[in-house]
Amino acid sequence: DVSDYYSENSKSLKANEYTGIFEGKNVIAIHAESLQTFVIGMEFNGKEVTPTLNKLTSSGMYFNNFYAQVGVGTSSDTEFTYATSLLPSNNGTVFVNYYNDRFVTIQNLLKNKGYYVFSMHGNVGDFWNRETMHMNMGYDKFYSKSSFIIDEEYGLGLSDESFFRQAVPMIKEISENVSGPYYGTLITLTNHTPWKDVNAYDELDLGIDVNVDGEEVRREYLNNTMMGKYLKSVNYMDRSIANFISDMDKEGLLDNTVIVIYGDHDARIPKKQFDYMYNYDPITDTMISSEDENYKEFTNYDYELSKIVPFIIWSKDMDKGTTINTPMGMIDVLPTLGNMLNVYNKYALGKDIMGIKKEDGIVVFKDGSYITDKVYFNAKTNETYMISNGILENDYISKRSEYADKIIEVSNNIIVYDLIDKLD
Ligand code: GP9
Ligand code: MN
Repeated sequence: DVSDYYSENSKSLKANEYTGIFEGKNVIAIHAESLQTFVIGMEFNGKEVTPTLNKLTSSGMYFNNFYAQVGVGTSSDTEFTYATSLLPSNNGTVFVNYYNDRFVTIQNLLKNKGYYVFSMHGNVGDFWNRETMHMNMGYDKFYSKSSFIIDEEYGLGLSDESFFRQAVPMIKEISENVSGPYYGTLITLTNHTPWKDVNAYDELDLGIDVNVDGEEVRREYLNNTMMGKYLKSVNYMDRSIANFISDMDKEGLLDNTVIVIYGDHDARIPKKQFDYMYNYDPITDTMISSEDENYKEFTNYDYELSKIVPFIIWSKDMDKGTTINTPMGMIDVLPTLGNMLNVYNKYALGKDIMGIKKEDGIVVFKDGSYITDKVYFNAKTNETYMISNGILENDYISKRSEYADKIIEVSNNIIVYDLIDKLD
């Protein structure tokens, strides 16, 4: 059972060169709605889609093999997995169904160290039952839609630009009123599907001007596609983050603060949209055929693997970037970032990524599928897809499948039977 799991797997705390590097610093964690990694470094007509994130990923700590581990609770499951280092529940959504349980969270661990812990979001407070669950998680205050002036609305609520603009004086006030450091989660909103208001903030041309038989023609390419809307919206979020960082800096709020940014889950853009983006031929205004030597194959596995999201840890004083390519999931955040802040959760099922070898990284998904540096294992079809060349040991898959099933079961039991309270 669960208590046996913890006694058999009790991880002795191992310090490494990252232990405590951010101890006592403020943290602002930006929960970036539907931000996927494939946009990082992309350019159209000489313009970067994510100029700000490109800078942050190349100067800060960039985890480029990072996955969300969500169930039906999407955004809220990411908040939960990040905070607790447990996987989401198999029965219902933790935020909605198990908001009374006790969990050890990064929020209450930091609170115990004297941090003031808050969250901000431009949607109504009861969405995903956040109003209740954020208090349970240990936040001192949740600034939801009613705490902001609603002067611009896109999609589900307050626009990201306005949200971030208003957040800065609020953070300033917090910084002046608290005696210790603070930890804040800022949950973005505008990049939520289906990006229907995109024309109001679009600054990215995804069309192509091409010369066909001596004539200049205009191809709209991605401009009116779902993928295009997404890219334009991501570009907008990137601008909003740039403004936020610069406003924070003007107020002197970056000097002792670490910025964390994570994509909360993939944007659910259909595979066909990727095929089109990668294989469009502007000359013929059609898709390249799969027989063509320039055809870029995008398989079902490529599609699964493209659900990767960025995880960035950045502070103003960082200049030479570090890229960490160990496979990791949202449940590894608390052990990894926690080590840097010097907090520890003995119930964490994730790992401190700075303390393991690349081959020991594993991302377990809700359905028992997983990703390592060598394979993507699909638990539904029982298929193993090789990510890197080489031969697998005989028990490579069976061992990891067993591990995946185990941590899914342990998480689920903790959630459904409220076990932390009983184990502690
Ligand atoms: C809503 C936002 C979106 O407030 O966090 O939730 P999602 O649909 O991504 O789970
Ligand atoms: Mn979300």
